[in-house]
This record gives sequence, C-alpha cells and structure tokens, in this order.
Amino acid sequence: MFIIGELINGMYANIGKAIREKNKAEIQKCALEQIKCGADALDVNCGPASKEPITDIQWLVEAIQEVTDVPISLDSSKPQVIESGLKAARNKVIINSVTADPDKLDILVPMAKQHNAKLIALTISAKGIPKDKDQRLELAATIVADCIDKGFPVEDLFLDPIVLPLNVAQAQMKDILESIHEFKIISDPSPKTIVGLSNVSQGTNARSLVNRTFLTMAAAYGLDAAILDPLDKDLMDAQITAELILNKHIYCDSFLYAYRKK
Ligand code: THG
Repeated sequence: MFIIGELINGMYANIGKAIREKNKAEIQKCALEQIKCGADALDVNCGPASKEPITDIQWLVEAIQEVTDVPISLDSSKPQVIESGLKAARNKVIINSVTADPDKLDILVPMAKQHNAKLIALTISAKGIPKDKDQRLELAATIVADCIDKGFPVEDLFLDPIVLPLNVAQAQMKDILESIHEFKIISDPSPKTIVGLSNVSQGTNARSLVNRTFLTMAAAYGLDAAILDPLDKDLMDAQITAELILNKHIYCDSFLYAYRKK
C-alpha cells in the first residue's frame, strides 16, 4: 500500500506553530520521522488557520525538499494554493485534491497532466458529501470520464470515497468500503483508490484501534493508498500484515522486519 504521511498539517498545534514562526527544523523533523516509519510520500496542508496559504505552502515545500526527495501531496481545496505549491516543487507531486465539480476539474486535471502529477479526486460535489454508495459511484464515474476526455492517465488517478467519522456515519461504513472495490471496476485500466484514514476515528475512543481496523478492512476491498499517521506503529504493523495476508509480499517469519528493510 502506498502510504502518505498526514502529520504536516497546520491543524496539528506543533505544525501550526512552526508555520507561524517559520521554524523549518520542526517541519523537517516531522518529515524525516514519517519517512523513517514507512511513509512513501508526505501530505502537506497549511491548515484552516493559515492566513497566507499561498506563501505558506511554498515555504513548507521548500523546507521539506531540503531534507528529502519523496513525493509531496499538495493538500488544499484551493487550486491557487496547489498551483503555488507546484511552483516550488522539484520532485514528484500528488495533487490533493479535485472534486467532481466542473470548475475544479477544468483547472486541476490539466494542471496534473501538465506537471505529470498524480491526482487525488474526492467523490464529492457542490451538492455535498454523498449519502450512499450509488452517489459515490456516480461522482467517481464523472471524474473518470473527465480524466479520459482530458487525456489524463487513469492509472495516476486516486479516487477517494471520503471517509466519515464512525461515530456520526456508522451506517455508511459498509458503503464506503464497498465503494473502494467498485471504483476499481469503473474503467480498464483501473483508477487507484485512497482514503484519508484518520477521519474515521475523529471524536471516537480508541482512535488507533478504529484506524487500524478500518485500514485492514479497506485493504481487503482493494485499497491502494492511504493518508495516515505512519508514527502509529500498531497501524503500520496491521497494514503490513494485511498485505501479507493478501499475498502482496512473500511470507517469512520476520515479515515486519523484512518489509521495513525494503
Ligand atoms: N482525503 C484526502 N485528503 C485529506 C483527507 C481525506 N487530507 C486531510 C485529511 N483528510 C487527512 N489528514 C488528517 C490529518 C489529521 C486528522 C485527520 C485527518 C486528525 N487530526 C486530529 C483531530 O482532528 O482530532 C488533530 C489532533 C491535534 O490537533 O493534535 O484526526 O479524507 N484526499
């Protein structure tokens, strides 16, 4: 599974403070810790409190690139902020995210194509968050069709069913999981699938347990990638074990160690 570390997000107090104080060392430490724990890429989100996201995202990208070349996931609902992050980026970029709305698709799909970036698409529209699996699939099909029209490679598209908190949307969990499987059969070649995992446990008790249980279930439905906290060792162990059970790696008694050494 492709792991995107979620911790460089202004919503976290230490990162919000580091952005305000332009404390590069704090951001770089957070980047390197996540990579050491198994992150393949880093999500970068200025957070809701940032007053200058257009300049903050450039500062974050530059700080991270001083210590690592892993791909950066530019996480913003504002296309201008993503465009600004792209200007600062030297390495591979993931655009996080587009929605099923034509105004967003018309800006971000060509932008991703031009920069050879991967693209995360939320199955959401101006009408709001879907209420069931059929609404998710309809939005997913709209997004896939638009990428095909615009010549963006569907293999570089990551569809996100929008994971909701278990404590407010319990009845939707099964639909969200089934969407992950059904997104894969919309087109050939298949789009990829991704979730923002920590959403599922917001406001719940035993967050880590809720996160790793959802992730292992989602893995069984074919999930390709997740934005998560790679410093949660139990979560990463569960992810590695789930992939082993799904025959993605060869078994050996020291499989956790072997995976981490890869
Ligand atoms: N899909 C995509 N991108 C996303 C999300 C998604 N990006 C943002 C988010 N969702 C994924 N990242 C996080 C990061 C943190 C938390 C949840 C998702 C989180 N934070 C603690 C909380 O709110 O309780 C903050 C704790 C603190 O303040 O210290 O849970 O779904 N494509």
